[in-house]
Amino acid sequence: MDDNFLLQFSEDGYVFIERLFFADQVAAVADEVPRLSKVDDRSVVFEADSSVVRGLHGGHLVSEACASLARDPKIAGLAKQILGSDVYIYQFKINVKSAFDGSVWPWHQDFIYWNKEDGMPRPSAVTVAVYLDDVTEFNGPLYLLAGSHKHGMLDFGATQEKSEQADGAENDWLQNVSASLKYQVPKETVSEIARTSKLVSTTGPAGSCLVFDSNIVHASSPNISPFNRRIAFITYNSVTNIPTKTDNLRPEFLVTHDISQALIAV
Ligand code: 6CS
Ligand code: FE
Repeated sequence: MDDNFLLQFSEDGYVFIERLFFADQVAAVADEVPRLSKVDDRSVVFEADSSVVRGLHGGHLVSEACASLARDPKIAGLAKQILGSDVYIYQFKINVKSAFDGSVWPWHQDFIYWNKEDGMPRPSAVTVAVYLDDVTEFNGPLYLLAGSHKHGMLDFGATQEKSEQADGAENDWLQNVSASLKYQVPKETVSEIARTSKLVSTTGPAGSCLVFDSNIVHASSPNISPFNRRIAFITYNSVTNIPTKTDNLRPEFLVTHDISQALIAV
């Protein structure tokens, strides 16, 4: 990423890179979705009251194609450059946003989840979204409020909505990845920010990448189109920003706790 990109990232809180990957590279990951969806453990998160898959977590631990994507220097190198340090894979998930049934991601920031749920000290983490499908105006693109990362972490406490699937402490993390998100940015705050921040819809062809700041305010609408909107989200954390929480840790497929296996050597 050249200085212009870094400047744009710092100013807007995101950069979009069209077709960074060839179609066959992302197809290898997309082809893993059916197999990963059948894994019979909690890493597969479903849409509320449905058997439709919402998210697949920890693909980098069980799929060579996913691990290879997460370790690709084209994106891991970007993360190192942005964070200014060595990095490790903090999270890998594929949000499927299924055709007709993919549900909403309410307005939120990402860092507050890592800070409150994992004890991440600073927002020195960055997420790279790799488009596995064409992302269009019809199938639920991410909406970003450009520049909203400059507000820092916006903490309005936890919403009272209970995730449909959270059936006990061990599943409490489900409300961090369901349609009833635990930490949301309230409508009035989104409206206030939108008065001075440009609302951006991040459409682009498969193979494109959206790199975004941990504090940018973002959301995505339900997908009622006949087209899936599968996106792989890889979050890289700086090795200088290790989370401090030591008890009630979220599952390893959701958050890396053993960083020795997730370090990026690019
Ligand atoms: O809880 C988490 O770690 C995830 N939840 C959201 C809403 N975004 C950040 C992260 O992927
Ligand atoms: Fe998010």
